[in-house]
Amino acid sequence: MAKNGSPLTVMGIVNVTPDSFSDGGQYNSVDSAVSHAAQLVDEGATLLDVGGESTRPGAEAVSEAEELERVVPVVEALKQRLSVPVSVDTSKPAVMRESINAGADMINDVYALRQPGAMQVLAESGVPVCIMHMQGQPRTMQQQPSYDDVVLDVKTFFEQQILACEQAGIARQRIWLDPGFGFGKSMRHNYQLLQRLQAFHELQQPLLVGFSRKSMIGHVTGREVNERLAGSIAAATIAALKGARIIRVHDVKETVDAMRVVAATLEGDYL
Ligand code: 7PJ
Repeated sequence: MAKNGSPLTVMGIVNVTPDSFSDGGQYNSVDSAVSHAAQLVDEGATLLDVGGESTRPGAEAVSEAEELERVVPVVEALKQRLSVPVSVDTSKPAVMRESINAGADMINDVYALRQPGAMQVLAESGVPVCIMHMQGQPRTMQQQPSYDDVVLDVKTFFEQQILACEQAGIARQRIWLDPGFGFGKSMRHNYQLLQRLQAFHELQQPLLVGFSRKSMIGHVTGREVNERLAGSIAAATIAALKGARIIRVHDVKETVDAMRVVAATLEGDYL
């Protein structure tokens, strides 16, 4: 158990972008996504995050039809075959609506429900939503990130967005927050956010964080993307000690071990 009495959750990333599969065929995509997801659950993931659009720096947008086609069959299959909750990483209202209809338990939006219609879809549903902070848009967000004080600026954004959500009919209790590491942030911004992560507790919403294999890990370690596990776990451990509740990762097995050590430490009386 973490300090506040809630368990630490490791959220396993399930990508359903065609380049993650050899032939890109629909049947194989669904099948591969489900077997990958099943493995993540075996390794200890208690929440899955399905994403059909890459939001990495420089990535191009995907059409609504394409994203629906990638994501919805995977959500359906995961709900049929696995028993963990399924989150969908999307910014498009139609994808949110269809995913929720297909059984998605949560929406994870890197645009924080800023696309027209997104708040309404969430308001009409009962599912939780993670609103992430991003400055700019994925294609150009790393060109010139700029803040007065990154922590205070992100916090102000959250306050405004929580208010807008409440006005749209989304209860506060359904909202998770994510400062959005790597999304329109310099290295300095990322590490200031991690250093002062506890500042977000004042908002009293659960915190979700993602560092997995990101360039903020690559920059300080000098490692390529597939060699960033140790650095990613260090960041996840620091965030968990500072009160983050959900850790979004590719490498579930190793992160679960690390989070068990964090949880035992926070409890302090592990038997
Ligand atoms: C994040 C995300 C993150 C949330 C991605 C990647 C890029 N959603 N989706 N937080 N990152 N909530 O995994 O490197 O940090 S996609």
